[in-house]
Amino acid sequence: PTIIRRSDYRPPDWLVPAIALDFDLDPALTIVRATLSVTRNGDHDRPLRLDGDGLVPLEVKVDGTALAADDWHMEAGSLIIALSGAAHSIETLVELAPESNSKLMGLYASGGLLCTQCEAEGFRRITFFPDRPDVLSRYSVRLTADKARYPILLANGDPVDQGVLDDGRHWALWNDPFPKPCYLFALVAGDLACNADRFVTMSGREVQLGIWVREADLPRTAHAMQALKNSIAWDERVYGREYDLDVFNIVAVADFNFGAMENKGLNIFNSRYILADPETATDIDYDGVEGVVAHEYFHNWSGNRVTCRDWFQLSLKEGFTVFRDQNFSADMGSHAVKRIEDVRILRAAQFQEDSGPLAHPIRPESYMEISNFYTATIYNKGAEIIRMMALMLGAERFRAGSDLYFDRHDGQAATCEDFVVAMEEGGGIDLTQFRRWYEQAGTPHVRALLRHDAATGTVDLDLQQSIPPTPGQPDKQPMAIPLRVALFDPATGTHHGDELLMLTEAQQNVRFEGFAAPPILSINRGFSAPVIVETNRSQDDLAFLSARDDDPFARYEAMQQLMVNVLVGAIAGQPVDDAAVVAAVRNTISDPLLDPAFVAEAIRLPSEAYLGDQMAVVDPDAIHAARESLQRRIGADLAPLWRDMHSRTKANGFSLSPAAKGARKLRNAALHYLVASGAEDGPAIAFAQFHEADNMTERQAALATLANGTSMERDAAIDIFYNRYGHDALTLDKWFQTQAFALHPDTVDQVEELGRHKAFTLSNPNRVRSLYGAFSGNQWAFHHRSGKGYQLVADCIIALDKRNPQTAARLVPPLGRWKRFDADRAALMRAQLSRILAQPGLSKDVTEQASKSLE
Ligand code: HT7
Ligand code: ZN
Repeated sequence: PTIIRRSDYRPPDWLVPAIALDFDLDPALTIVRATLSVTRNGDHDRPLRLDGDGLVPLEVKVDGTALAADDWHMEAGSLIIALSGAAHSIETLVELAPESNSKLMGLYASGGLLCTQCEAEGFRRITFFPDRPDVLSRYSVRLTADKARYPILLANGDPVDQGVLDDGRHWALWNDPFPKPCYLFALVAGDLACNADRFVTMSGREVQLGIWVREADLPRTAHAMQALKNSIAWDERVYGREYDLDVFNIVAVADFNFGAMENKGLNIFNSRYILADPETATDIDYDGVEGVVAHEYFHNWSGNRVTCRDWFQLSLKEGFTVFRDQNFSADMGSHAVKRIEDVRILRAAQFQEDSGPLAHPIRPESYMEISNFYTATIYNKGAEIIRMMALMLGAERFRAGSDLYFDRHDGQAATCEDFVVAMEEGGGIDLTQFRRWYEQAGTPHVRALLRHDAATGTVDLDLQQSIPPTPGQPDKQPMAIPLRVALFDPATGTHHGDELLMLTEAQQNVRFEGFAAPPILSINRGFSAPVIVETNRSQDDLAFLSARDDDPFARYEAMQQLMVNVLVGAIAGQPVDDAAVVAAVRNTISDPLLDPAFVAEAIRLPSEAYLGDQMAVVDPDAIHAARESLQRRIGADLAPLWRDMHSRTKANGFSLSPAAKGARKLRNAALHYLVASGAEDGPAIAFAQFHEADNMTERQAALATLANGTSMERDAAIDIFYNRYGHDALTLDKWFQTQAFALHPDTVDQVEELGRHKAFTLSNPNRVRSLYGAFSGNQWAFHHRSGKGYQLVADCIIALDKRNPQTAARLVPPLGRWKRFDADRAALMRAQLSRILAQPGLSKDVTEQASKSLE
């Protein structure tokens, strides 16, 4: 397969200022007529190239005249037409079969709906077009379909007209006045009900809001609607950005390759990020709905009004938009807890990516298949890079930079460099060295050693940075790393101020004066930079910070590091002082001033995968054993406190208030430790919570706790859950996911069985992810020494690749981490990657991921 390189970018030969699309919709046979106004871009004589994927041109007309067969030709699926003038009208006709489209890219059928997904390169599966984000067009779209089966017809922009035909069909005309790239095109046809609302924008314009779902799902859309209204208001308040069309529609679909899609004026969502009610959605699901609704809405400016020049600039819209949605969610809830959650996700997904064979910079240099680059690096590390700029600039200057960026590039296809230049000019900062964050892959390691000289009262902070080699980048240049630090006086428990240090050299020394006694270092406060920090702080220092640091992230981090040190010691077979951890946990849960949601985060043990990241060679069994043992110890030593906390946090009725959510989080943590303690009545208490809960947050947590054990209650709860929720796809996903995540010795066999379950299907990406995606994130089970876990996931990839290569390719990365494991496991993982690569007709998506993973 061809490699696409960033350095090969050339402006388009032809532009398409306007396009009219006429769809005659039917699941078995849809007819698409496209009329493109094309203009020659520059002085050249190159032909017009219209991308196509699986399309057969049934008619090709230029300026109204049908072309003879030798006036056009096909090249690798694309339509090539030689043109003589500066501007022409091109008409093409193609037929599609949406019901046979199992890739879920282009026009496809899902649960009785017809819908589209065009990002990144799906539009070429709908009609012939220059499918690249720097070709911006005004769209006029006419949809015709059977009125009984598809009473609702939606497309981008504003509705213009509609009518009924004699033959039982009807039509609708939509017009989008904003020029957009074709990846933002969308249509939906179906029998949908609407949660309708309105929003008056800051300039006083009224916008009709609609969330479209199956009639039965309407009661589950209130949270999404509130999130949408909050998002629109937030973007006005924080970025001064107003919504621009008369309508904003969202449609929920069951089969979707990703979370959602920001199509102009017509967002299409995976239903898991729209539907929520207490019976079926956890608090995490509610937060997911709020965050993804906001993310897609924010794309209207960071992505749609200002789009990407080419796909190498993907982080321009995705990193910035994640940064925006993270800040929105923080403003809607707790800044401290949101930061902790975001860092946990970054470490789990992005740090792993950055240290493996698929590591790439946030602005990659090349790709084979762009769908493989919708990664945690582009999204989450991309957001961290923007966050660092915002930190260095401060709120006001960052806003000046973003204003300049939006105003200067409105209606354009921009680059990451354009964004950085706008920050430099608008914010007044030199980002020359900082640009390396766009170029270099890999997570920087920072060593921070504190030296105190009692005689002079000086403190030296010796900082060193190094960035490990990554594929294609053996040597790295020092990065510009903003580190927020504070030095605590252990006697008073206070510090003299939080400072922002810029680490720009490979080695750097910072001196502080006036310290009679050695202070304690609090560093990377607020996780100011996406780096791994190593310090010479003692367990006592960490215990101190876990109790006294006034930066909530640093406080959480101190607690985590305290636990990591104990666990890593235990895994290495060293004698360890786990009493320090127990004391820190006791101290945290007894502090009445702390937010319960923060407490629940702080007392959570580091995940098995995170512990694996701390080791030279991951030993899944030793990690599991050490973590279980510490959990048991914390559970048993503090058992009365857990019991008390569990009953104290029981609510009288469901509420979504931050206090109620915090209480549920703490209650679930208490249950978890109580059961981990080995208390005889633990499973019964968990089962009672499972049974009595009036919300999914508590019910699923109880199920998960039981699923980790071997009690009789375990099987009963699993059966009851299935019988109660088997009819509801999203909740059934939880049933699969909870079992696949279970820290249970038989998980690998159970996953095998679940893969054969009648409710399992490869045709729904959520279902696949809830079983195999969850399983491959369960380190202990997936890395079962038999290699059976690897085989199960490889079997799934091979079978899924035939119908949905994008989703199949997303399952490959866990198999590529073989260098981190012992020789036996590495050989077993490599064998599965080789087996995958040997499959005839393997997709470009899986080929790229599997071949890079073997290197
Ligand atoms: N911008 C959207 C990306 C997306 C996508 C990418 C590849 C394949 C399918 C997809 N569906 C949506 C989502 C977002 O980041 O907002
Ligand atoms: Zn996005």
